[in-house]
Amino acid sequence: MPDIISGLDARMVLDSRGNPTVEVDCYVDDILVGRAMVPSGASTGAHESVELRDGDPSRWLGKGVDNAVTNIVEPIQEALIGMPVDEQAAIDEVMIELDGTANKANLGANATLGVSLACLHAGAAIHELPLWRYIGGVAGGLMPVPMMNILNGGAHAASNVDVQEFMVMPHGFDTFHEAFRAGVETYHSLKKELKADGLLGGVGDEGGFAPNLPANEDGLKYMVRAIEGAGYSTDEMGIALDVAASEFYKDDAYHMDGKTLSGEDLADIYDGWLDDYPILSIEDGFAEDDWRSWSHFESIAGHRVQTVGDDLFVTQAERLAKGVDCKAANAILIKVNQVGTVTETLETMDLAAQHNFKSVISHRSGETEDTTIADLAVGTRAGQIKTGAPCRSDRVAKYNQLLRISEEVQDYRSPF
Ligand code: 2PG
Ligand code: MG
Repeated sequence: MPDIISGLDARMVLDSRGNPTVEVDCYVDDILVGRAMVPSGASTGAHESVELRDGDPSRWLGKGVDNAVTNIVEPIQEALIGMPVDEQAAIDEVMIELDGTANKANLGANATLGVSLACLHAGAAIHELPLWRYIGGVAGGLMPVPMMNILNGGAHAASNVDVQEFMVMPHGFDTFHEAFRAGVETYHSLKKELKADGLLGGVGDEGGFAPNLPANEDGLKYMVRAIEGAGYSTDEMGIALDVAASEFYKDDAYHMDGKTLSGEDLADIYDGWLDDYPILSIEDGFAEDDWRSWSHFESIAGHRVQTVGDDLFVTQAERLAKGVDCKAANAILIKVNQVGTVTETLETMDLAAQHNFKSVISHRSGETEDTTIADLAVGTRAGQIKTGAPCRSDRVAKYNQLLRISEEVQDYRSPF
């Protein structure tokens, strides 16, 4: 007899910014076997699946999730009771059909994702497997190279810095543990450098420091100072950027450092930065519908830098297929809540692999103590994860889970 879903429960919990989000419990034989929490973005892409909010301004500033919770405990539960809990694709398909829209507008992607992830955890528990192993099967796991966001700007900080994320990527190390230690030491080194210049204030939403800087390029200079100050070389520790350019794209132009720039101007700036700094990866260098600028930059620089589509692809196969056709990028950011089910996430990653696009598993700026993405990164052998600074428990929880997994999974290699 397969282990069948006997019930679902759901509730509102808080995310790391103090906003409501959804937690789901999955029961088999009336025993709680799987639980998951849903993350939430700030610089969200216009093409993401719908995050269902109640919109009542008198409660939780409109951000309540009562309707999403009701959708889980009423229609979704009704549809899933009696299904084998380890039939992930069938479970997700039932929810996709029940929703009936292209973007989860009826049920809410926060509702479907919470259920999808809770069932994933339940399936692993029923088979008595670690989550990464349940996801990866006999292929085993691969430890990812971390992208650690140690300097926050854009929509994640109250500073004047336009670029949203300056990350270190410790790619030249033999083990995950060594790489991770180097990244953490560089975080502390950045703190020292900023303090020396009187620029140390609070941290941003993802735990990185959030100083005001004269220009965006100064963020790059601080990254190099931090890497070298920690005793590492820029051959073993590179920089990854998430520019999140949709956030400063208005009236067909980019507005950065107080200048108004065309897509080509911005591409030239990045190209210059690639000459001068050890940049390995640029995410969302251009706006989410500016396909032309994406393709232009890919044609001039794609051979020497990873170009990652986040708001551009929103983890959705259809948009990725378009990006493959017009050679818009060479990698995709994978965020489970942008699409709303585990199965669709894996399908998008498959499509990426078929076209030699790299996948980077990612957190959201609004996170919880849920660590599913750590196991997802290892189990899918994605090779890269971005999950913030080694600061604030919502971020550190993922790194701590990776440390636990690394006791069992030694396979580790740089994608560069
Ligand atoms: C991003 C993410 C995560 P948000 O843009 O990549 O770092 O931010 O969750 O706010 O979209
Ligand atoms: Mg992004």
